[in-house]
Amino acid sequence: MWTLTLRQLARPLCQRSPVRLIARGQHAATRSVEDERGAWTGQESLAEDDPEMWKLLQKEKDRQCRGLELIASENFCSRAALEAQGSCLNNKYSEGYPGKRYYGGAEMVDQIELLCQRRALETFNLDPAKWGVNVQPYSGSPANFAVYTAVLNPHDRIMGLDLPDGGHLTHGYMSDVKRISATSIYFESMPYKLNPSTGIIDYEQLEMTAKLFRPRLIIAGTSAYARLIDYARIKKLCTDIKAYMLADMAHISGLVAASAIPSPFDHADIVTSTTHKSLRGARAGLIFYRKGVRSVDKKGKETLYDLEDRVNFAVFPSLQGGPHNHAIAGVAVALRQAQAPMFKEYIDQVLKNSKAMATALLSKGYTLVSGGTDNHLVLVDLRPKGIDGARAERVLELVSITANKNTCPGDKSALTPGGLRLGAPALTSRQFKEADFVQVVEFMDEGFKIALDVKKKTGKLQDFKNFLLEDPETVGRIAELRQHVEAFARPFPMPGFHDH
Ligand code: DSN
Repeated sequence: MWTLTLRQLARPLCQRSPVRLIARGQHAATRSVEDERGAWTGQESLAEDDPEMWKLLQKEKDRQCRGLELIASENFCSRAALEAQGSCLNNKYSEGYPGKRYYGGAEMVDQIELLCQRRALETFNLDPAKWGVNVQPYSGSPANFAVYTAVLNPHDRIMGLDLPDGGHLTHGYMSDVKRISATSIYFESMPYKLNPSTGIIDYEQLEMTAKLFRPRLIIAGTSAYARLIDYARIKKLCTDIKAYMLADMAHISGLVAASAIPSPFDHADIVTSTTHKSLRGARAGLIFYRKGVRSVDKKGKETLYDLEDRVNFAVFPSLQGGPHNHAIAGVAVALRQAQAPMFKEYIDQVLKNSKAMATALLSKGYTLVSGGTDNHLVLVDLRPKGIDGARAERVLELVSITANKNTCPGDKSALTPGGLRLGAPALTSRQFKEADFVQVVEFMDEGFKIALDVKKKTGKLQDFKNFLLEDPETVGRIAELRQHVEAFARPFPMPGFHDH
């Protein structure tokens, strides 16, 4: 027996309430909703349609609310951006670019993509006569590979900061024995490094090596580096050796949007970014490319940039298929938010919180790579304390603090590296202030003490992990600390969710 009212029957099917379409007395989860013709409507909520998945999402939501999120690349994006991302735009294919699509029905997605492009340029104060942007990359790694595809030939040379020194996989990473990233498989990669005694990029070594190696592209970008990049110095080097300069600002794009740190746009030829880290948007990637005059020779002859067509062709059709229009819409929503004064306040607080976290760690005797921070993250070197990042990460995970192990200069193993990377963007989105970060460091310090005590009693990493779950005293210490952490974290507001 159906409970459709006459009024509902008069409305088109797509406007009818799904709840009213459910047969009385029938468990919603076990029966697909059908309309009066017996056709599938797809109108059930996730909870009704797939309770198994819904429960997992509820648990993940709860994990995010009761824990302390310190992964430097994560953030909590707004409900508005999540709504755009989980929208009807998921349904639309639109290979090509606005006004030049391979599919019909693209009128709205054309407008959405153009809006996203306009907002991307506005957010970073870019003159559309000098910069263009492609908003279709699925994320940061595809964006970087599209740039390589656009400006390099196979086996051309690239230089990026080495992964163990804080660079990203896609900056050409290869280990001593294997080419790991496709960016080292298809291109010849020479890393540059940190100065091990300062923890700062070794620009002199970069300059010396680049003049010998003669790369066609140098990447100025980091994934685990707490200091600012000297873009002007890298640009001078690129000009000297006639290389392209790519700035990968994925981690710091929110800081750049808020003009809180020097901008890579002042120097780079191409800038890539993800959109979900400090920028706090839906998950995707962006490629900004210069337009206009690239160089002028001694006789005054101008050479123009030809990046626009190259970049666009590399993204589609060379590498990607249909753009993720739902993600593009979610990014556009976040870019509008990033232009508001409130976003600048948010980023100022991220920087204050990051510094407060660094100061609190230093005051407890911890060692920081580079001695401090100028941005949203802190890299703790736990080796002087006798523990490593893998053990620390596991204990913190058990007490509802999420961070990630990270290599420090000189590390031999990526599985048990000496460092832990800690970021401030996510908790700052939950309204954490400096004093709250001092408390977060207190909790971490307790966790590190547990890690050290257990390390003394155990052998290999798996032994250590088993002991954490099996030794009654340790289990008790972990449970107590987790209780304190969760009681502290839960009351803070959570963007994006309206029902936590
Ligand atoms: N996974 C990101 C990070 O943590 O830095 C980069 O891709």
